Amino acid sequence: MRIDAVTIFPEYFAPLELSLLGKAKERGILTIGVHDLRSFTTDNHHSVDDTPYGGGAGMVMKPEIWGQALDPLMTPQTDLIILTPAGERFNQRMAEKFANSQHLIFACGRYEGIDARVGQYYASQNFRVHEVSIGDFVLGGGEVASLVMIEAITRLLPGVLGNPESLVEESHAQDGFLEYPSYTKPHTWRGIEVPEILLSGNHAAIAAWRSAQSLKRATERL
Ligand code: 6GU
Repeated sequence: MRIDAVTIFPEYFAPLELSLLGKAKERGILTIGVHDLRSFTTDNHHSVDDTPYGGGAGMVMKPEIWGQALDPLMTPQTDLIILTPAGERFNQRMAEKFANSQHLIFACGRYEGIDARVGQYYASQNFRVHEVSIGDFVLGGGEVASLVMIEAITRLLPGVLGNPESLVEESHAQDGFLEYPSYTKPHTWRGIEVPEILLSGNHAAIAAWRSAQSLKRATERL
């Protein structure tokens, strides 16, 4: 898989060198390009934003600069992901779909977002364009949201996780299944014992107990 991120803060993407993702890059499973949006500006002030038509607070990112940055990256294999709090909510199902893509581009908006014509233009050219949000809260920009998505997506790629068994469990699991409480040694810690059923060796009973615990937690959170 190839991933490109376009941003005015390339330094935000430094963590992609760490841990599992750094290893995936070394193994050639993943290629990542981080592009500084400001390097595509042509004016003396290197400005990437301007005031909104129709008035209002904040600034909007200029479409020409995004066009210059994105044109050379777009291919028929590309899924262009535009990060915006107004986008479709990211979830595990979306992560699984994007994990099957050959090429993801993360367009990280700042200020009040990217001129709406950017997504509209690439969609009109028959590219796959997705406006995505990671939740019902507002971040300063799409960089951290991109990192969240990149971690969720790339850990699904074959060869990225040390133990692919953990993915098999997850794909059997429906939403909430993973929410049961987990325990490891020692058997007693600060006077608190591990639930006895987990020591029983009865796998059917353990699975039933875990489902009940998941359901209990899910219900408590509604
Ligand atoms: Cl993708 N961007 C911004 N700026 N805020 C967000 C978000 C994205 N997802 C949730 N909040």
